[in-house]
Amino acid sequence: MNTFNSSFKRLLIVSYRLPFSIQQTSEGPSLLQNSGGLVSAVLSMAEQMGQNQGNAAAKIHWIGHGDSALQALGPDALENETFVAHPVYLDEAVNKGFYEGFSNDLIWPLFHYFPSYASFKEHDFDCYQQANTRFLEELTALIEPGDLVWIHDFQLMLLPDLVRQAIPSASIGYFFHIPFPNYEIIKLLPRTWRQALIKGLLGADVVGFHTTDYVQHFLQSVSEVLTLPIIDHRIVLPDRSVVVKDFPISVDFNKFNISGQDTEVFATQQHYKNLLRHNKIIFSVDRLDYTKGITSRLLGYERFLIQNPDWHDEVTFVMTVVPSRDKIGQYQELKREIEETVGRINGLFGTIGWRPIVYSYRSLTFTELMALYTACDIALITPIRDGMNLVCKEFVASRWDHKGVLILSELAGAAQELPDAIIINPTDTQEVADAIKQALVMPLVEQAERLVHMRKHLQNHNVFRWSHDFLSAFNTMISKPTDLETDLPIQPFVSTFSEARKRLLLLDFDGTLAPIVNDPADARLSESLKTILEHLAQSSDVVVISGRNRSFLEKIFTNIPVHLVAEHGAFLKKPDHPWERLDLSSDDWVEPVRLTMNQFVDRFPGSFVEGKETAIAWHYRKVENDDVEGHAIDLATQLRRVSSSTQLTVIQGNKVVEVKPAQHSKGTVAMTLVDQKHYDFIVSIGDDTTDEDMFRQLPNWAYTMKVGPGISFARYRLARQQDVETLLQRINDVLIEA
Ligand code: GDG
Repeated sequence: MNTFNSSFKRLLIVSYRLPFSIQQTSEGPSLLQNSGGLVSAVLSMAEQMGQNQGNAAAKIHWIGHGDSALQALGPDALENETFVAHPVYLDEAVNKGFYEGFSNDLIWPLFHYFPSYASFKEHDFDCYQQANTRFLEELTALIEPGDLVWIHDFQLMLLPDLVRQAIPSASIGYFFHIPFPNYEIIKLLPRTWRQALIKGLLGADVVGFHTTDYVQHFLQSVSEVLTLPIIDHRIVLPDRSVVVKDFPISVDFNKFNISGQDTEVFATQQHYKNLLRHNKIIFSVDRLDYTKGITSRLLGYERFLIQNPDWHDEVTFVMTVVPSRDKIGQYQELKREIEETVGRINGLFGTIGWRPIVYSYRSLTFTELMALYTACDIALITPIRDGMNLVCKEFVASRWDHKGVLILSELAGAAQELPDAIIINPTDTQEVADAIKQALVMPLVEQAERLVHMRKHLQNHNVFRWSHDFLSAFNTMISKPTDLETDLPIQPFVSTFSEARKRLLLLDFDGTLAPIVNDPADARLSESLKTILEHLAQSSDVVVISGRNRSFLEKIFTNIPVHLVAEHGAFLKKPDHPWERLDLSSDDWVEPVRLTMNQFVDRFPGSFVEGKETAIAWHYRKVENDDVEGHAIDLATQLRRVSSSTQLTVIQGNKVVEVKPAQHSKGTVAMTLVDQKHYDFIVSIGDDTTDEDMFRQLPNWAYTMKVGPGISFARYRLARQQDVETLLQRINDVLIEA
């Protein structure tokens, strides 16, 4: 039963391939949809969205590369009861660079951890950009308000952002079908390419991967490439957020379960069993590809045969390799290597009546595939790397008889969901050999136990759940720009605040109470925040704790009864009291530091040195030089070297390098205040490195909150500066209501 209500009107699917073939009928050519998992998932998704099949306005639109043969067909042939196909015609040379080049010869090997197979060609990247733009053209001609665009896979990584730029309000989903590798691999891509690819994906509202590992890897790349705040499953951009989550793809469990019992499948299965003289059957099927671990698998089987002569003539390995890309040298070489290994093993162990490996290089019909899934005793699935791997899930779903053993590589995404398989490392031939032996002698009761667990999981996590969960993320996880973006549990926080009797609020200024602006002198508090602070300060100790100098803070907070802490804790001013100097160190270190900083002012126009009473800072916010961050690190390192013998701290802040006496910090002054009263509520909010001293030193029950991206000692995070005001507004509202 469908319980899902979606606000989308139409579904527009975009993938490199169109899942259709053209069927010749007496009335002319017509569109025939293939029966892949994605098509079933999409159909069920359309149903969840309430699209009426057969209703012309609500058909599912599928945009994908079309070969030139389609061009001759009229529009009627590109439409059936449910789907409308929109072929994207690409110039042949562009398609070659885009698909064969950038997609298959670079992204595919690199993202499957085969960097030595990757070919980095600028021309291919140009084609990749051009092709993604062609897909955009097709989409923009089609898209209407209320549509959901769902883009698939690594060939179209630039498309989400292209669509976002063209139609800012579009609803865009993206699913990545292959592994997303860790940043060390992503870093192998030229800087501009990796930036474009990551930024491209962030055009989507929801980006889905198969596993939590891939999600973590992607988030790691996002933080390396773009430094954006990440809250739970969301990457927060200034005007919207991107949900990044694992949605493990699956199979149509019922289809495989029922087909396993089909009479034709049964007949074919019996035929195979007879042909193989009722030997135990090991089965594998893969597309010809170096990621599939076919040669290692053969070597594992060979080792098993060497170590277990008693099994000779009792077992047959039926290995099907589905033709793919075999016009390409690398794949021809792989095919040759596989065939040579098969020949060698059959030659070594085979007898007149027994062929240890029955190898075929062809694709199977669905009936043949089902017959082998259900006839075999072992499914041997050993990719070196695989985004998910559906074959293992299909095998499990087919085994309605609860017989058979799955041996599965730990490097397939599916291994994370199927711990009841015998999990092996595919390159460890001994482990593979042992697993084969273990599987062959596994009692039927254990086979059934393992299969029942796995089948239950797949029954609950089928392909329809996959598409349903993906679609649900649009409704439940995306936040509006006005939402408070935080991982702080708001309700408990607000009630602890309202029930407390002595409250302390420690608030940084730049980047926390006020947005960062190009010229530090222009930083201002919003009028609304002024009112909130005035009100909060009547019943709580509100402390603005900043690196700014005294006069600046006094000017900004005139007539607001807050405590002011200037120069990172060097000065403190309580409301209606004069300033106290907390820093008592000498200043003989200032001149040498100033000289070093001045050299950087000369080198980086737009930067300047700010001399404070107890500190000195080099500001470089206005410098337009991509490498300035690296030079700021150099300056900080130099200054640390100079200041190592003196009691100084060098701070690398947000576009500033600052030197101050080590004796005081925001942490020391915060603790001085904490020790003066018995506070039962403390909140400390800041965005900068210097705020970390507070976060580290405050008692662990205090609410410490980091604003923006980056690692922190704080317990919680507020994504953007504007969220600070929203949060203070929430607690202020409680006081007003009370
Ligand atoms: C990508 C990712 C991820 C295979 N041989 C025959 C045949 N097949 C069918 C299987 C299965 C599919 O092809 C292969 O499954 P994969 O999981 O490898 O899917 P791909 O689309 O190739 O790969 C992969 C997947 O996307 C889904 O996100 O799992 O990691 O690389 O359905 O049954 N079907 C028939 N004859 C064959 O010979 N009839």
